[in-house]
Amino acid sequence: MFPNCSLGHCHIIIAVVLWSICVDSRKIRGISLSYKRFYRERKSFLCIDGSKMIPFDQVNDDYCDCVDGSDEPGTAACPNGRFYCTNLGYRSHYIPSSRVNDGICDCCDASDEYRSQTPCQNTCRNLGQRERAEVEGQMRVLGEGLRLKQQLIEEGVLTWREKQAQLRDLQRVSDDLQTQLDDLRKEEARRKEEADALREREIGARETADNSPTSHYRPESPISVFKELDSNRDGSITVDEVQAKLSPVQDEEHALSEDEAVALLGGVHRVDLSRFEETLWTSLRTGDNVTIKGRHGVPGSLADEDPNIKAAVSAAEKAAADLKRVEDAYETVYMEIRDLREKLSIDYGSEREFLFLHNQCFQLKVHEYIYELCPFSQVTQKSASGEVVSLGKWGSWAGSPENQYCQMRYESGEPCWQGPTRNTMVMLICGTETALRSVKEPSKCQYVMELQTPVSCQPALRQRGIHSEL
Ligand code: MAN
Repeated sequence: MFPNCSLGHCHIIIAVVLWSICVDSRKIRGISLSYKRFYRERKSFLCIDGSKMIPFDQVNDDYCDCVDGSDEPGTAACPNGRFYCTNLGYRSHYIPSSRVNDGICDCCDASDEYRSQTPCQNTCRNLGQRERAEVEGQMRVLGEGLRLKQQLIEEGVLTWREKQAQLRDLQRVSDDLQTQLDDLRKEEARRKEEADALREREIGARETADNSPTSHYRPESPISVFKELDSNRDGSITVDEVQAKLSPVQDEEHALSEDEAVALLGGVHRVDLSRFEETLWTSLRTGDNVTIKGRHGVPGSLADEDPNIKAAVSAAEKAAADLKRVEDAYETVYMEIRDLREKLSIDYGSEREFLFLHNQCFQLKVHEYIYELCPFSQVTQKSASGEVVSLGKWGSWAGSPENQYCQMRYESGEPCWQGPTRNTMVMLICGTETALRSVKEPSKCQYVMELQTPVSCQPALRQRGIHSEL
């Protein structure tokens, strides 16, 4: 209860109250709530660094007494002082106290210009509302992003299982083909041996017969033709021997040119028996272009004459064809396994959330270039002329140890003219869609891209957002 008082007394009381409000507000200007305890009104004030004690009315008196500037939080008197903008409704922050009453509105609550000619408006409410709307928008994106991320993780788990099952199946097929290959290789060798043995035996018999004076031996096998053409018996047929022994079918008088002879030998100057069978022998067998001088007709094969040899050769050919078929199948499966293993060996994130990006590509046109990012594979730059330049191949995750999955490094792209090899850093940012959002080249041939995707949304961001909102 107020005591009764005369009008004179009342004036005095009102003046004291106003003075104390004035003094108090002068003293506490520019400090935060947590610092208020240092400025509790007493007779004297201890500089916060403890270096000096001054009378309390020297606080915020526009004269700097403390080395740490703590006696002048609300004026520009101390060069190292700092002024606290309370900014109710928005974000509080410090400004250098040199900006107090400098004619520029720094605090949104206008508290830094309390004695200036500049009419600062309190814009904290509007700023706060705008920021809260932005944060709410971000929170909505984050919420939706996290929902989509969960779906992508679940899809990733299924894809991963499918790929593992596919790998197991391929492995089984590969093992089976390997067993078949072992059998077929033996079979092919056995059949070939059989056919060769029959052929050799027949050739031997013919050569014996040929030595008899009554023989009308015609060299029909590749070996005997080879021996006939190999005049110097050195185990190979040369260009000279071809020119000496062969002539064009159309004009037997005409000698073969060196180029023609080389062509008949498959592009070389000398062939052994096996190369002979693959090259010149084939030409002689068809008899279309070239023939042995003085001989009419084409050399036949032993198989054409002997049904046993014919059967053995065709069995050997079939075995070779079967082997080739299985070898091709094995090669295909082997490559599929290798590709799949390579794909499965990539780090797709702690929950394999980035797996869905594999085999996808994203494009963005920036100025005259079309940039393309194919995650876990490569980055390219296509110019208006259609030239495609590699900006790097998949290297590794490159984020900080706390969140390594927020950056990707693509390296060893095409070398830059008078510069480094092209490299690209891809920054992953949270969004509801997966898309390439920006491409920059901050320094020559070093590119930075932003890839937006729900899988980069982090629940931690949500908590931070909510906290900043509060
Ligand atoms: C091309 C592009 C550019 C790059 C220059 C460097 O024009 O790849 O991005 O800066 O080469 O010479």
